[in-house]
Amino acid sequence: MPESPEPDGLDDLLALAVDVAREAGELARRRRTEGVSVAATKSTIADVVTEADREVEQLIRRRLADARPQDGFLGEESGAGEASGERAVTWVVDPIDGTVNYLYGIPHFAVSIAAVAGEPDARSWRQLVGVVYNPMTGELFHAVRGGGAWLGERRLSVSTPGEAGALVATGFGYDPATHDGDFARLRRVMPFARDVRRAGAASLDLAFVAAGRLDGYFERGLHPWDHAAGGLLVLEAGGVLGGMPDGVPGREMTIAAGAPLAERISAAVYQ
Ligand code: LIP
Repeated sequence: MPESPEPDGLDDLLALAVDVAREAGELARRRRTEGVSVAATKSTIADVVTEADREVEQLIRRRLADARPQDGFLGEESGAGEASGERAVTWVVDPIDGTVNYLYGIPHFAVSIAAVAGEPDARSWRQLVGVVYNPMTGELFHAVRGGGAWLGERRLSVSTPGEAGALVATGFGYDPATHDGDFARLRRVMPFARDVRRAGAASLDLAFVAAGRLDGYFERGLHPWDHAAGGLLVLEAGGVLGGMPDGVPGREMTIAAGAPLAERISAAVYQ
């Protein structure tokens, strides 16, 4: 597939993503203080969507469409819309990543917004800009393709595990039938880990790998909106992304770390 031409200025795309993420994060934070209600369950009874997830995604989708009507959209709660036009991008959005944390009042969730060139599919997309914003801490992680990964003014770079082993994060999907496999994979990673973290939001796990707060992360069962923005942060912070199928982040596996650790995690989880 011919590479689509570089869309409009990446800095303009980033400015729009940051602006919309802040507004969306503010709405999510406000709804949190007003009280959160479950609107429905999805794949399993544990996989909930709140009224706020839907409202925040509607705000994001409307703001992006007003600013760039030709662009495509792929959102966790409202699905996909095609891009039209040569210089269009597709926005890949998780309005509240870490919904269960959000429901329980754990201040560890984020608005995740990425712009990609091409189809919103990790096997072929080109990640252009990524923003991961936790409105409870005020931390806004951002990256532009070729422009590095940042937390505010601080440029980020992935870490190298120390002698004690790697600090790794992981997660468990909403389907209990998959948990035995998840624990078996974790058991094979623990021999080279100093400890494990399960914080509950893939986008922030990836941002923390980019920031060197975690040495590595792996999880089965992610959707494109869980890793589109966070994945670019890791790449722009000098890390690598891996996974399945086809060696890229996908439903079967997502891996993020500095190259040597990513290789060790891949070897352990694919046995
Ligand atoms: C969540 C991910 C998390 C994973 C959860 C869920 P959501 O996304 O961020 O890493 O373990 O199962 O997929 O549903 O909060 O947007």
